[in-house]
Amino acid sequence: MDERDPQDEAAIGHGTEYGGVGHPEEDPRIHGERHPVARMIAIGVLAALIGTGITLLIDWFPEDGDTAASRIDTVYDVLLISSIPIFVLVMTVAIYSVVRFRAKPGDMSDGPPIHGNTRLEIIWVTIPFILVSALAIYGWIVLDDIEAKQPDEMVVRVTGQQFAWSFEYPQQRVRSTELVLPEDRPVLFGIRSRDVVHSFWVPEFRLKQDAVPGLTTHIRLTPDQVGRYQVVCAELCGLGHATMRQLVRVVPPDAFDSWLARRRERAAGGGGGAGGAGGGQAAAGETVFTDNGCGSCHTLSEAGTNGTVGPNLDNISRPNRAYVEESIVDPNAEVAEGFRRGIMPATFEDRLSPEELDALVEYLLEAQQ
Ligand code: HEC
Ligand SMILES: [Cu+2]
Repeated sequence: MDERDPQDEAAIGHGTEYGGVGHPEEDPRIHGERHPVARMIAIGVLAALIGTGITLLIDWFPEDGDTAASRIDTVYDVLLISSIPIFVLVMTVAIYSVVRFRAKPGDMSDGPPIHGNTRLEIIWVTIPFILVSALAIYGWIVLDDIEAKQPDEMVVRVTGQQFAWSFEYPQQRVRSTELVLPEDRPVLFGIRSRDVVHSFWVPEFRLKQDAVPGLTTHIRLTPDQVGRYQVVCAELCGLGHATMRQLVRVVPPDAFDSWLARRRERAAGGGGGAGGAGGGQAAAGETVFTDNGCGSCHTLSEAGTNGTVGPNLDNISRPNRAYVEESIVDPNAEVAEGFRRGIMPATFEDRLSPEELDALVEYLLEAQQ
């Protein structure tokens, strides 16, 4: 008996409290808490602070590879700091209102008539207008600065094609499938495409530019960190799109000069690099193979490539001249076992000269293992 009393009291006490809160006359829209709007905004501001804090703590950006990177990252930070609080505040107010001012079950009455609020409307049009205009002007100033012409620019012509990039250094008369850049030298890229729209992008350089058939587009940048990066295609361009990435090396200026010298030697002599009986023909074949991006889909030990989209060309299914030639100019005529048609581009017939095709077929046949 003695033990029961406090329990009963608690039950009664709890019952009264519960009844008090849940009583229909206590509808907040009639009697109201003191400041539901103030409370809502307080929660919103708190959530916005937490949201912005989390955003700034996350390390969003890749390494800095050029002089534009830190300025572009600052633009992003400013954008995040100015948009996250507004987004979080608006979402908090919306969610709070949905939960707090929900109609009671069975309440079929109309809400109170509201005719708008001119002051509020002016505020919520003016603030975003000022904010968006200021951000646009700031972004424009930074972009204009980054795109300014620099003294002593080195020109690099970039060509995108399904599914490889190739690079030409017209001032140095060198061509390459690897993008090698000297540290601290401004570069002007002229970007073109041989087939569909691609997009030239090295995340560490931040800048991105479309390669559009029939146009030459440009980017300027100055790499300032020695390192190895990747150029990736950032525009879905076909089945091999995901394989369209190649090595970018930023090297000290003297290493760049010796790389240029080696490239020129190789292009001129041929015998120097490849060696062996194949001589000039094999070296030419290898150049055609690498310049046309065959290696992004095919493994070929001789050329040091390890693509896996297409068959391994170390062991071609029928290693005879006619079949190999047909496989290249008309890839869908006979599809290699275990692979799908329509993946290998059917454009090589137009792209390769008869001499290049000959050299390529010869090279592949000699590379058989
Ligand atoms: C986008 C990927 C891709 C690219 C780029 C590509 N190929 Fe292919 N290749 C394939 C696929 C997939 C097959 C198998 C299907 C077929 O036969 O069409 C194939 C088949 C072949 C075959 C037949 C192999 C066999 O064992 O029967 C040869 C030879 C070949 N490719 C050579 C080349 C050459 C040379 C290049 C560059 C000029 C090249 N490919 C570029 C994807 C590619
Ligand atoms: Cu592409």
